[in-house]
Amino acid sequence: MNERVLIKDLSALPEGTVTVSGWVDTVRDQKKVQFVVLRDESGAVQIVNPATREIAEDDASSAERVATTEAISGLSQGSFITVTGTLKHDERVKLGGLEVKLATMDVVSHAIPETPIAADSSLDKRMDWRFIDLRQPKQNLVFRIQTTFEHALRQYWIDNDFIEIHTPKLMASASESRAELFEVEYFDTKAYLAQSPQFFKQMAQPAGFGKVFEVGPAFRADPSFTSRHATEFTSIDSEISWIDSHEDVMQLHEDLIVAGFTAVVEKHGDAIRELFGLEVTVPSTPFPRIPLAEAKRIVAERGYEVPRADDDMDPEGERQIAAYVKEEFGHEFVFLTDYASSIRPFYHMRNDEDGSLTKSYDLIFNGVEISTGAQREHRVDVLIEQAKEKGLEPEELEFYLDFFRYGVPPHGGFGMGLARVLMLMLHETSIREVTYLFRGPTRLAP
Ligand code: AMO
Repeated sequence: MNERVLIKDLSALPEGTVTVSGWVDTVRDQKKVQFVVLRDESGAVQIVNPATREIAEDDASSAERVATTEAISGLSQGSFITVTGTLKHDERVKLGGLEVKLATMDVVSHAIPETPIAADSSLDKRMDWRFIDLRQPKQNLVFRIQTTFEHALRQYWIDNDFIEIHTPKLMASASESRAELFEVEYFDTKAYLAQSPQFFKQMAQPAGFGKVFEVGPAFRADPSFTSRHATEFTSIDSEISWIDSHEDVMQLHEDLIVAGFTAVVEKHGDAIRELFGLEVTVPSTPFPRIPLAEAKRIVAERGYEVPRADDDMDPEGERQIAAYVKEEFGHEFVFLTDYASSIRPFYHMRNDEDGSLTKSYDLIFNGVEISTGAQREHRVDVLIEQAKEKGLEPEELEFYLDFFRYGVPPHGGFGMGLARVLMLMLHETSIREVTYLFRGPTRLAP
């Protein structure tokens, strides 16, 4: 490994020799002096080189300096170089109040002149050239935040005795809606890409695992082009036994969110302020909980009628209820509970008092759904009835129904879209901005 220093760390170093590596941003090639703005994934710095244009007979090192001067003149934007030089702190330098006076330069990798994307390129164009787009410190930060967030969740799960599982992504049946299913050829039969680890995280309960988690891919053949849908996304799932109701799942869920946000704020709060211009805050617990029917009433009182009386909350309704919760409780999160069984999957347990409702919830963050959770129906006869009601063939689900025929504790859990959390945390307008490589109906490459 070389002695490379990240550009963001230069300001804390004393004046002296440093080595920095990065991509050439701009070259200002003047007669007597050359300036290169060099960027790495953490920031940018100005490199200065006193230009030497002619070889002096009486100066042995001048040939090398002329070669360096010519090399700088020929640098194209995006080329990757390593510079060793003398760090100088100088308040007059606009870019970070410091510069590096070049001693040696190594052009590690030439870039084709004319970078294919610029700061004002469309999101689609930027996705075509995602590896260049990701060089920006802001983008780099997104994935550092993602790493910290996931790590904090994992730490919470480990500290609380959860078991990590990796469920198969090739399945013999649908677990969510049949409409959003990717079918793949599988030797002489058909397989489906997993829409969720739903069935197999539930399987861990009769298997005696008690508390499990998984962070992995989920696939949905969803043809929509919204800012919140992908055909492949990272799903954060957890499932726990011995619950009394979905309230226990919500408590786990909010504890996990707090753990993740605490770590992000501690580690990246300053950088987020600097690069995104916003303050991420750790939410207080308990998060507000509002039954869906009441949420619809509140939203209607604010002048917005959620269309389709019996249906889900629509995106505008989610925004409206989030605005209400922000005003009333100063909170960015809200659990909407007690969804109608007509719009929930067959495996959600129904309310004891009112069978038209389920023991389920959606978690809304800054006005967008980030998660669904529920207590599961574990009584096999009830489960079969509910499956039939939804038009499912119990025969197709035999392997799943068997989980409930040999002793299973009451259990529940949730699934949460990682990119949605990041998008809303960072006030981004699309999950494409916070997904390493987005997959959508018309995007399969890179
Ligand atoms: P649901 O279908 O609501 O529930 O999905 C859970 C969460 O996953 C995310 N999500 C998506 N993110 C990006 N693109 C998509 N197309 C997409 N679809 C879903 C959302 C959503 O809230 N098995 C249940 C969960 C459970 O009950 O444990 C399920 O999958 O953030």
